[in-house]
Amino acid sequence: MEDGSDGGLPRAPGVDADPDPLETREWVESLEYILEEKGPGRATWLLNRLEDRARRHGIDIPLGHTTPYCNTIPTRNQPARPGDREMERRIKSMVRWNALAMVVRANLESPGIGGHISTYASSATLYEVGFNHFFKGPEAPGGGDQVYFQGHASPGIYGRAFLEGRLTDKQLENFRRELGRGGGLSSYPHPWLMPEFWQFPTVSMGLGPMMSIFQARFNRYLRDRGLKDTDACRVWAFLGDGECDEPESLGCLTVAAREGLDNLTWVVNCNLQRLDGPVRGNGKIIQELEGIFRGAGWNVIKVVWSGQWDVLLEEDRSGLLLQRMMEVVDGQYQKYSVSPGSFVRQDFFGKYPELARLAERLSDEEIQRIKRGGHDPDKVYAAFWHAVRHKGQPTVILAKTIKGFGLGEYGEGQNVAHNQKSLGKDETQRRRAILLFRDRFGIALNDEEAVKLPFIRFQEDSPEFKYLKERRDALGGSLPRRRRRGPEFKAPAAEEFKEFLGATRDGAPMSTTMAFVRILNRLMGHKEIGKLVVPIVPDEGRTFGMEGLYARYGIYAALGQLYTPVDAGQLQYYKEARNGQVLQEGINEAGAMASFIAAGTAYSTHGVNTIPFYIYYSMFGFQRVGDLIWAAGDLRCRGFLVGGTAGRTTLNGEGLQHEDGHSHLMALNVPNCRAYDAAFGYELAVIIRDGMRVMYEQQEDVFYYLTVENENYDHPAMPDGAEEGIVRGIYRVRPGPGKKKVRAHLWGSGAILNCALKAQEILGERYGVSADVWSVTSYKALRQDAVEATRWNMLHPGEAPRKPWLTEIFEKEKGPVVAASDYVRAMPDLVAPFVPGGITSLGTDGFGRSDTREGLRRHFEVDAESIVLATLHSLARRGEVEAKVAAKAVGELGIDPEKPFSLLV
Ligand SMILES: Cc1ncc(C[n+]2csc(CCOP(=O)(O)OP(=O)(O)O)c2C)c(N)n1
Ligand SMILES: [Mg+2]
Repeated sequence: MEDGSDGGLPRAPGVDADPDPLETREWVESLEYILEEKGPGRATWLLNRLEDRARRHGIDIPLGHTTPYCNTIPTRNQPARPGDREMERRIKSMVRWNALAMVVRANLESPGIGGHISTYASSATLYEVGFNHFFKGPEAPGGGDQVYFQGHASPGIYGRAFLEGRLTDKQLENFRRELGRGGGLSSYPHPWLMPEFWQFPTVSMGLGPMMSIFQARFNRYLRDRGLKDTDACRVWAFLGDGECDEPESLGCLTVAAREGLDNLTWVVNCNLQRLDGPVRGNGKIIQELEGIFRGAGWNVIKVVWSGQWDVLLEEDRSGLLLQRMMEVVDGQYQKYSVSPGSFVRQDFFGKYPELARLAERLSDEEIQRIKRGGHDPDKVYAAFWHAVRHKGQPTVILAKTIKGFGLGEYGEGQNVAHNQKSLGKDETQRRRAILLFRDRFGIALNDEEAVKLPFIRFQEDSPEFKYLKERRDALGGSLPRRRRRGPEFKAPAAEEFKEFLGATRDGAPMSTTMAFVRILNRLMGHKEIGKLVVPIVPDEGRTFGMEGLYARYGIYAALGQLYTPVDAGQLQYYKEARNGQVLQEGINEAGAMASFIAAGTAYSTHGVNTIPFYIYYSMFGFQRVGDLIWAAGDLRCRGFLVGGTAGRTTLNGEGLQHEDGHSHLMALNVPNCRAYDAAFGYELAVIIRDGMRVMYEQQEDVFYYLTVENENYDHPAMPDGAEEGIVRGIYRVRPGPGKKKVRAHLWGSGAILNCALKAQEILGERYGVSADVWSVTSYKALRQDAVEATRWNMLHPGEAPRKPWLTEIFEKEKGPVVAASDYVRAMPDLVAPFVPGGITSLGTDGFGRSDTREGLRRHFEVDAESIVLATLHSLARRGEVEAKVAAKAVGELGIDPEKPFSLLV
């Protein structure tokens, strides 16, 4: 009774023969009777009872998360597909044609420019069913759907937009040549490059799927917090089957299930191939994925076979067809896709005489033409139809397709299909391939026209164009489409932040983290802006002293709080609430980053100015989820990333893996990320207020990276007029003692600024040097300003040169500059060329380790004594103090000249 089949028939290896077929039949007939008379609900109930009972008897029934290798939706549950099939077929063929023409022409014009034909060729039906019947455009009630298109399918998405009249011939001609005249099209979905078209970048595989989960979750958050009714929005994500190997793709499946995201639909294009070859040659990717998704709590809809198989499956009373479908591995299915019908007849059907008989009614040609489910619009429509109606769980549609469908011998099902972009090796092959493709999809071009690969559209008065338009109009307009501007916004007035500009009270030192949390609290209490603030933490809220927010604003939980928290009754208890404001993401920096992205792009996606503040262990930001931060840049995301417990020596006890001394260097590489290393609370207040003005009031597509640290110290009041310098990257914190002849400048950032202040005292008291102390809030901003000016000067030699801001400041100052940072020396070095006389950099090069802050600062040579020594050394080199003063200082300052270099130990 293992499989409920009729028994007595040939078996696949490993499947035991049925010892009592009669008994088996009785059981199977009982089940069928129940199904017929009482329905599937009752059948499921009985089967569950049987399973319970069996388990109580200690029978170890293997846990199965897979179903037979066939369509999940039986034919009888297949809804009738509305619309005009022929019309939709013609439209789809035209999209296919334009997509192919775009890639092939781009590569003929400029060999090696790249592009992909085969991905879209395999997924055209999946997309077209979506476009004609499901995807809701931005004008739909509720604001429409969010669709994550598979990055490599971009030619098809452009092809359709072209048919809709949204892109020009010139743009298509310049596919992958964005600098071309008349504008071009970006290789993949990039909102940065096509800000009115693409919404979501997907081409770093795995990130799109993950971002889509947190987008769907954020849609719920917006609804539950009363910020926007998103119930009509569905999030769709299209993935490759190979892409599912990325840990990010499947790593957050349980989040979607746990949150009950039935507003999320994934479509995995299972063409069984990735770039180099089969995804699972020796197995079955669809079955493997089914098990994973089911296990994670998703609703799984498999679309394996087209309607052409239905008749065969119905006629197969023996169950052998299904068995054979299951036996054959993906590598062999790929082989079938490139083989003649005679081979399939022999290799697939020929395995069992019953199957061979079943196939007798089909000609070899018919066998070859039987399609896979993902190429059958009826089956795909049925899957989408059921998916959008499913309640309580996210749905994944696993659609079996053929990579390079329609490309014939030059791509279809071939291992080289992924990179096929020129159709054949020479002109003759290309001509043949193009004509075959034209014939296969019935494109109305004669041979001579066809080989020129023109981009073709339907006339505006043609029925096809009207249909195309009509369908999109009915569904809320064309997509993808991106909104550039968010709603109007007024940043808080300077007055409202005044309380953060004063000095800390006597005896109440604090860290920049505490200062940040105070500012955040203040913002959350703001009467207009408060509700828009989205604090995001991985499992580190307490580390940053944010537990107060939990009780006050609640942690967002779709189910509310179904238990009494252990700390109920305490002031700062762990409160979960359906309208909670804090996103507590658990130990999931990538997921938290995806939430940051969803919140930071809501101005565009939903027309809601949510302002995310994502605070995390700074080491687990750029280094751990750097590619998501890069994606945030591409997405024109707005908001504040806050790297907590930053600084290689300031986070002292945690050692090598935690102590971050380089995230700012990585932030340098994200073009639209503004990075600040703050020393004092007032700096943070100024930067955050200005950030809100820049991002939300002025609508600049930048985001901020702020590092905050956990060392407690006194914060002075903001020097008068320091705001501009704080924002632009440098300002004078404390001038040196007057009346001294020898002058110097000490730069510091973050907690290391205190070392500079102490060095200032030593230099003044013991060495007669008057050193000004400056806080460098942003090396990145200073460098950008300087590089911009330098470049302009190079391009405009005849005009009055522009001066980098840093140069302007320091050409007026006397004496050398010594910069000390809790980051690597390369940070200050970034701006050295723009300071007259250069600078001496001290920084934390090397792996971190655990010790006291003092110990570490000496080890990395960023403590006050090291700064003093570096200053005296610089002065000596310039002849401003005697060389012997600097030489003597080594011993006087207690520095071991033979100590090892931190970079090397
Ligand atoms: C993170 C990452 N690694 C590698 C690539 C390069 N790459 C692009 S497409 C591709 C194969 C895609 O296979 P699959 O996901 O099955 O998509 P298909 O084209 O078959 O639909 C690879 C390896 C990438 N884009 N992103
Ligand atoms: Mg694939």
